[in-house]
Amino acid sequence: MATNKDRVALPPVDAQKTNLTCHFCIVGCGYHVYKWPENQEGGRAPDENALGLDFRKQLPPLALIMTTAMQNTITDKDGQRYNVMIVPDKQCEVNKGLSSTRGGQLAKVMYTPDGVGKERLRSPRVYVADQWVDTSWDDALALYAGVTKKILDNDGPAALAFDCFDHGGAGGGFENTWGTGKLMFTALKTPLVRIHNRPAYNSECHATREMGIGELNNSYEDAELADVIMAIGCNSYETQTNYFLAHWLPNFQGQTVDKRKQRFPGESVAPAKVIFVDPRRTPTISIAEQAAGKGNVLHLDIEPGSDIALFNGLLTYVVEQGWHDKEFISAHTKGFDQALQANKLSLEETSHITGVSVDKLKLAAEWAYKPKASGHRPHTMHAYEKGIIWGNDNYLIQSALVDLVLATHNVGRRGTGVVRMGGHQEGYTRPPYPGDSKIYVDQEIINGKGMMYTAWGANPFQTTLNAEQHRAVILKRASIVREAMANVRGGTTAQMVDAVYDAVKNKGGLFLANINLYPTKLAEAAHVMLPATHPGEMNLTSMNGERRMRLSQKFMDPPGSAKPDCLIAAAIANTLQQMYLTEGKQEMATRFTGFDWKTEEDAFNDGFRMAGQAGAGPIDSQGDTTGNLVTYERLRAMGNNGVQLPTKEYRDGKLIGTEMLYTDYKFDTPDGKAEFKSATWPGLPKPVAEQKAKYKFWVNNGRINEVWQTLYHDQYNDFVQRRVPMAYLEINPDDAQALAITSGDVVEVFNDYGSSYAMAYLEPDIKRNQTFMQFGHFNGVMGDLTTPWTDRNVIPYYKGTWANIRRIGKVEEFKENISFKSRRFNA
Ligand SMILES: Nc1nc2c(c(=O)[nH]1)N[C@H]1C(S)=C(S)[C@@H](COP(=O)(O)OP(=O)(O)OC[C@H]3O[C@@H](n4cnc5c(=O)[nH]c(N)nc54)[C@H](O)[C@@H]3O)O[C@H]1N2
Ligand SMILES: Nc1nc2c(c(=O)[nH]1)N[C@H]1C(S)=C(S)[C@@H](COP(=O)(O)OP(=O)(O)OC[C@H]3O[C@@H](n4cnc5c(=O)[nH]c(N)nc54)[C@H](O)[C@@H]3O)O[C@H]1N2
Ligand SMILES: [Mo]
Repeated sequence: MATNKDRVALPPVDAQKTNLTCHFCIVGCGYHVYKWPENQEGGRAPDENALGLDFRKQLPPLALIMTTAMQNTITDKDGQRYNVMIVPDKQCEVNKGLSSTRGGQLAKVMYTPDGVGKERLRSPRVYVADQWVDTSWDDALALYAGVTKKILDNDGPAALAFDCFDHGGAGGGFENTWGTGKLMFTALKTPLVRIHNRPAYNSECHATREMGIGELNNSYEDAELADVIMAIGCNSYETQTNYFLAHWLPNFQGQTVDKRKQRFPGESVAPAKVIFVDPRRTPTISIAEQAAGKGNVLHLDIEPGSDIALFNGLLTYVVEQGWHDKEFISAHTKGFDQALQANKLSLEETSHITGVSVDKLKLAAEWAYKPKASGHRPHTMHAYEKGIIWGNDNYLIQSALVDLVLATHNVGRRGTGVVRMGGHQEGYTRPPYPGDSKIYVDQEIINGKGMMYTAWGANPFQTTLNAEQHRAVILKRASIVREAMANVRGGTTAQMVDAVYDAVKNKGGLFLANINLYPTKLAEAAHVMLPATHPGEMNLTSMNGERRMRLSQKFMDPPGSAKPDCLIAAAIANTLQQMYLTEGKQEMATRFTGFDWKTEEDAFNDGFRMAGQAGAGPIDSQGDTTGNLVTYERLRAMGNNGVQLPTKEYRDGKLIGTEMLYTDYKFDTPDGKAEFKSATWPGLPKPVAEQKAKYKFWVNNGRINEVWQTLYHDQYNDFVQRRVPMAYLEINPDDAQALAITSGDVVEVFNDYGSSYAMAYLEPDIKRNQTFMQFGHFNGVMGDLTTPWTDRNVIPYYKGTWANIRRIGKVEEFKENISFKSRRFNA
């Protein structure tokens, strides 16, 4: 019998083969899933296995990436056991056969009773007296919908808070954003909604959109075509791994020179140069140096939060040199002169604010914007992510950056683009948000507002800003409800609903529901939990960072009675509809119609295809008014290469998409002209500056390669758990010495907003008085230290806080078992 412990069983020729887009990061690598009965096995000859490879002899290098983590043995509802193998697709344009350390474990994280998924929610649960108990969907929905209805009837929708995903990939997808959106916005009509990663219902990209430029405007191929890539606040080797490895590195190494010569006849072409804008020397920088040669890599190691000054200084200098594109500016943009005036900053001032020398600033400007030897304007691609999205004033940074990009015409030409590198995949389609201003939901909850809170595919306990206070208030308010519920012994659901309502209405309580794959830290506060499915257990569509939409096919049953999120939303709506019909409230019942979906495909057809067409306001993805061309069947036929939205047409059995936006210079403004925006350097926000004045260390924070987000799978994955049992904190060895800290010590990190523990990790590449802490860990929540400050659109500055550090002690196990080798791959 096949075992997946010490060897990998090969799929037989007739194994079922389906497509799966990796559901972790934005890049969305293509994978094939093979599934076959456990007691069968393919042979080693090429015609005896589904991979078609000859395993009788040594395979050529990289013929196939295959590890034991790519295989698992699962059980379907019919009780049959199957082997599954999930391997990267070599024909996929996105990853070209590569797999990341996260995607390489897609098989391992699929549900088995004793594997990574062993703690998955398998049925709804309610908190009774002092314990979690399993219950039926009918029972859990009666409670959830009962409380919802009572609040809705007596207090209106604005007391119903949600924290919900809005993206693609796991905990997302067009089906599920539509299902949840239709429930929250059309049926319940609540404005008290925040998005899973920020405290209000808003965009990560207000400025660039207002300027007429959607944030995903090029293709991954443009990174292969660029002369220069400016990478701003993104650590792409660790966070968008295969985009970096399959599309950036080949250009650094000169492998795309011929292709570029063909595309751009007459232009001088050399291997691409790269400019990093990041206060920290990242692993990505050291890898880029090795691939491109140090002479082709420039690191602008700015002072934290000084990006606006940097872009303003570059803009001022570029215009002084006459390197801006005057024709483009006058034909296709507006507001240039005004912005130039407002953003004006000399190189000396810029150097003073950013800490980067004038020489380095000049060199960056020459690389990125000075006409090439052939006289042509360089193709400079500007890529950015959380270093500026969660930076010092999201709105102004994006304004300053896009001003520089527009002035130098680095949009709408192949090899350019000003683009998010991205977080999750995208999958936005929702009815319009019913509020007219942005509500800072976390503060509302902290201030005792809201009566019911549904965390839907989100975990604010580990990820929000000012997290300690937020958690403390929720735990307290939730405990009031728990106590009230415990006192209803032997009562009916109606009596339970009354008790909950009394606690939230009269005693300051908060009723909390957690709709998730796992219990998570939220189980400490919640009252009801509903089990959801993730890709592989349902059909799901998403688009990646180049707007490439794919269908991830269901290949196995979910655990227990877990349901796709869209069908959970439907079940909630249908329960409420029934309750209103029973009461004869026809008008209210009507609000909850339109959820008669049997499958996730029904939700897709209702949302992406129909509503998408009507232009349902996209928040995090560009709208596709030709959504109706896309069907599951057509997407299935397009395989792992899918179609790049917007879809232009369906011809000869193929969906035809769009590689680059704005090649016609018709920008997304009413008159089609891109709009410059003033962005005067503002300094640090007050609460942040105060922490900086009081505390010694900048607590920079973010992601690391082998961990996905809040470790919802990873905390049960021995491979990850062994490496990062606690959030680690990189610190300069000299700073560490002064505090008597060595690698593996546990330290306290604290400031005016909170305190957290972390595991010290000495790293010479980290500057003095700076640190880098892993975000989102359940064991050491970095967000406890973040200030509540947000920009005008309620976007947080997660990356900006200061704290002091003190040594607590050592954990023997960390010292003995964890490697503290530098993660920088320095040559
Ligand atoms: N300090 C600091 N804080 C930050 C950031 C930072 O850089 N620094 N970054 C911010 C960013 S960009 C992000 S994205 C957030 C992350 O914050 P979250 O989005 O809250 O974190 P995730 O771990 O992605 O949460 C996903 C949750 O959904 C569950 N889940 C997964 N798949 C499914 C599904 O299909 N259905 C359902 N119902 N549940 C599912 C998981 O178990 C998990 O609990 O953190 C933000 N907070
Ligand atoms: N391995 C892995 N990959 C992931 C994820 C994951 O959890 N694990 N999560 C995904 C998600 S949801 C997201 S949003 C993306 C995030 O992807 P990234 O944005 O690439 O990752 P981060 O680590 O959040 O932050 C990026 C960089 O911002 C820098 N930074 C901090 N302050 C400043 C500043 O003031 N200015 C500038 N210019 N830079 C600054 C930090 O030093 C850090 O190197 O990653 C995605 N990919
Ligand atoms: Mo994110």
